[in-house]
Formats: sequence, structure tokens, C-alpha cells
Amino acid sequence: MSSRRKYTRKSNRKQQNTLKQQRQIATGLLIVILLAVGFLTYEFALKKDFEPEVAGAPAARVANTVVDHGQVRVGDYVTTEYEVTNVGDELLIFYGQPYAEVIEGCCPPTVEMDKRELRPGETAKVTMRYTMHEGMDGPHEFRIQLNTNDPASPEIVLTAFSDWV
Ligand SMILES: [Cu+2]
Repeated sequence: MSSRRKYTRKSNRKQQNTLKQQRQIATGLLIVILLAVGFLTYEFALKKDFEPEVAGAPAARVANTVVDHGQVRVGDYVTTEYEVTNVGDELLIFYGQPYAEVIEGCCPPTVEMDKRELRPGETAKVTMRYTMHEGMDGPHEFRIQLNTNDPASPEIVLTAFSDWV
């Protein structure tokens, strides 16, 4: 009689252990499922409202390659801003640090870029903020070259005109 009870207790414990393991596995699975759902929701939110125009490659689309500030008073500040969007369906990468080349005038400003890699549908801003002092006036033309992994346009040229008076 006593050995039977012992056996029953042992088998109960075994069952409890199995139940515990099953519960742990279920919890683990639930966590994995929740993570997957969260990730997919995030990916979907990013892709929503975006239809790639180019398939199988990254593609850089610039809203405005030329900015003309016209006449600017010496001492005032201007901000030149360009927007580059990845309209392809693969990651768009910009190589190197872009800089302003002087085509006409003097004192090229620093070029700022807020992103160096764009996922499909993302947009990067390329900006320059600058002024000219007395003796540095007259017409100015700056040129920026962006190097990308877009096979259709690996080099993008951006131009900025300003005439300081
Ligand atoms: Cu100048």
C-alpha cells in the first residue's frame, strides 16, 4: 500500500514537471509570436503609403537639383536644402562625405546630410547654411556631388546659386 502511494506521488510530480515544461514552452512561443507580430507591424507601418517606382534596385530621386536664392543682402543667411528620396525597393547608400565645390565666388559652406542610408521610401535632407561678408559679394555657384549605389544614377549633382549684394 505504501509503495503504491509513493509511486502515485512520484508520477504526480512527473506530471507536474511536464506541465511546467509545457507552460514554459508555451510562454516562449507566445513571446516569439509577439515579437514577430511587433516587427511585422513596424515593417508594414514603414512601407504603408509607399509604392516603389523601381524594382530590384535602390533609386535616388531628388526633388530639386538646382536652388537659386537670387539676390541676397551681404550679412544675411541663406539655407540651401535638397531632398533625396529612395524610390527603389532596396537600401540606398551614399558614399563619402559630400562637400561644396566652388564654381563661382568663394568660401564654400559645410554640407550637412541627416541620413547616409535610406530604406525604400525614406528621404534624406542635404543642407548648407551660409552668409557672405563685405568683400566676398557677387554671384556664387556651389556644386555638391552625391555618390550612391543607385545603378541608374551613381552620381547626383546638386547646384546652388546666390548673388550677394
Ligand atoms: Cu563668397
